[in-house]
Formats: sequence, structure tokens, C-alpha cells
Amino acid sequence: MPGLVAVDQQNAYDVDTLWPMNRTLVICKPDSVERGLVGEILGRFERKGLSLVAARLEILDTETLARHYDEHQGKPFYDELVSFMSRGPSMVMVIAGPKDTFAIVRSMMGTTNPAEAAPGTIRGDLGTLFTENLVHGSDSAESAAREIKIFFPGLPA
Ligand code: RTP
Ligand code: MG
Repeated sequence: MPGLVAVDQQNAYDVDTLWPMNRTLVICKPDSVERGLVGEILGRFERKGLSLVAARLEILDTETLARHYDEHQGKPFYDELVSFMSRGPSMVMVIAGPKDTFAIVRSMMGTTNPAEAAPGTIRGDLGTLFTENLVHGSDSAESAAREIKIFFPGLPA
């Protein structure tokens, strides 16, 4: 299990092994904050052996969400998505672990629609509504680097 990480100008490392750690962005969306599920969600990642390296409770503004969800701008669901994502505080987090941590997080989240997500996943266990699907996780290593820069520009990429 990785320990806490130390961050230098270039990389993050496991403090016990000094292996490079891989990071991804996770957002506990407004519905999970409202429902008091942040601890449950973060606890699942921590029990898996991933580490929390940065976190901030924040109401996301439409400009930040436009950058974050750039790939979805202009799609039919975009306005509803931004309205939901800005309706209250989100817990924005950087999670660290081994190679391709983004993929570990995504598999633990479950598929986009909670009604169809497998039991045992966060969305499958805790949600039923499409838009209110509790959690965001970067969908690739490139997305993780891009998204971490948006929310935590001070952290080395
Ligand atoms: P996220 O980015 O929030 O982690 O979710 P995701 O990768 O599982 O899904 P994505 O395709 O990136 O979509 C972003 C969010 O937009 C809403 N959505 N609605 N009505 C629709 O067809 C539709 N498609 C996507 C969902 O709330 C999804 O989380
Ligand atoms: Mg996505």
C-alpha cells in the first residue's frame, strides 16, 4: 500500500519506496457533498490503497467548468451538467497511486449512468440518476494531467 507522497518540482514519490506515484483528478460532485457521501467515496479510494495528496471544497464556477468539461461544450446535456456541477460545493481532490491510477479510479466509479453501474462501484452502490452521478474521475493519463493543472496549478504535473 502506498504511503503518503512527497512532491518535488517534477514528480510525486511514495515516501516509503521512492517509486514515482501516478496521479489523477477526482471530484466529489455537489450531490455527494449534499448527501454526506464524501467520506464514503474518499474512504473507498483510501481502503484500496490510493493516497489523497490535495483537496479543496469549492463551488465550481462556469468558467472553470467550461475548461474542465471542454470536450462536452455544445452537447445537448452541457447546460444541465454545468448547472448541476455549480449548484453547491464540490470536493476536488488529487488522488495518487501506482501506474494508471486514473484507470483504477474509473473502474471503482462505475459506468456513467448509476442506474446501470455495477454493484460494488461507487455509482452502482450509491446513485440512480444520470446527471447526479456523484463523482468525476479523469478518463486518461492526459486528461489527468490537464485537469490537475486546472484545479491545482501549483502542483507539479
Ligand atoms: P465525468 O466526466 O463527470 O467523470 O463522467 P463520465 O466520464 O462518466 O461521463 P462523460 O461522458 O465525460 O460525461 C460527463 C457528464 O455529463 C453527463 N452526461 N449526460 N445525457 C447524456 O447523454 C449525458 N452524457 C453525459 C453525466 O453527468 C456525465 O457524468
Ligand atoms: Mg468524463
